[in-house]
Amino acid sequence: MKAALTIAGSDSGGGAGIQADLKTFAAHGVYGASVITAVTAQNTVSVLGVAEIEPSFVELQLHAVLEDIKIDAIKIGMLSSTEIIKIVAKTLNNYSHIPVVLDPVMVAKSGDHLLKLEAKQALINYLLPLAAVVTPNLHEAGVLAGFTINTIEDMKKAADIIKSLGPKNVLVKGGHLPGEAVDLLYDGNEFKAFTAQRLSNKNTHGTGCTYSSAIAANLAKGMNLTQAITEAKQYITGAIKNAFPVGRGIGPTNHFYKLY
Ligand code: PXL
Repeated sequence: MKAALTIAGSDSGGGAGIQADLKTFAAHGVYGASVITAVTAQNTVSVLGVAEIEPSFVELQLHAVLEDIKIDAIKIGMLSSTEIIKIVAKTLNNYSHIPVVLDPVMVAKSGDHLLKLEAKQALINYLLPLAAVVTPNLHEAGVLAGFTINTIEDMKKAADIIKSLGPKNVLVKGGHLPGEAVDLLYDGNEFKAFTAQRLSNKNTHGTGCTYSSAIAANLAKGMNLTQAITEAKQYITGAIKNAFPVGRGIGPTNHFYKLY
């Protein structure tokens, strides 16, 4: 069995973060390991608090996993601080053969910050260059590119700017634009569009985590990036479509909709 590692935050509500990532790996038949960067006290309504893990303990978790288990792909989610970003980048520089899917998590659906504002520059300087693919939503792409995105043309312009910051590929997710949900992949040469119907389901907590983890799981299984994204997009669309109510707020997607 192939194995994937998630480096991310814990969502006590179980719909996003580490919990979503491990469920997604499992749903893909990929063994999941985890390095926790922060623990959130969170439910479907809001984030009540965030406790960061000591950077040296993040490093110890990374060491524990990577020196023992053969990891085929890495997904990175919530990193919280500059110090944690630096430690993760330093360690992953020694494992540059493993493809990294970087989800540049900044704020939760509830609007709470999951990356300190001052850590944005560290994310750009240290982690973007390590990514096989970075998967910003419109807000994150706007922050990374430095302007507000309103159209498909804006998405392309942002992808071009973000590509120049060092990742091998950029996947700008257009789910928050009106019309069909179109994501654009840019490799520095050409754009590829991945399109799905717009869904009206409100239960979308953890969508970004789940999508990027599905891409990582598919890369772990040996798919090329285009195939990995194509299948991950189908998976996340199905997981949103088949979501069931959990909690009083924005519920999670259904990670196991193909199994039961
Ligand atoms: O979807 C972004 C995200 C990432 N990581 C954690 C989260 C969330 C959103 O709520 O809670 C831990």
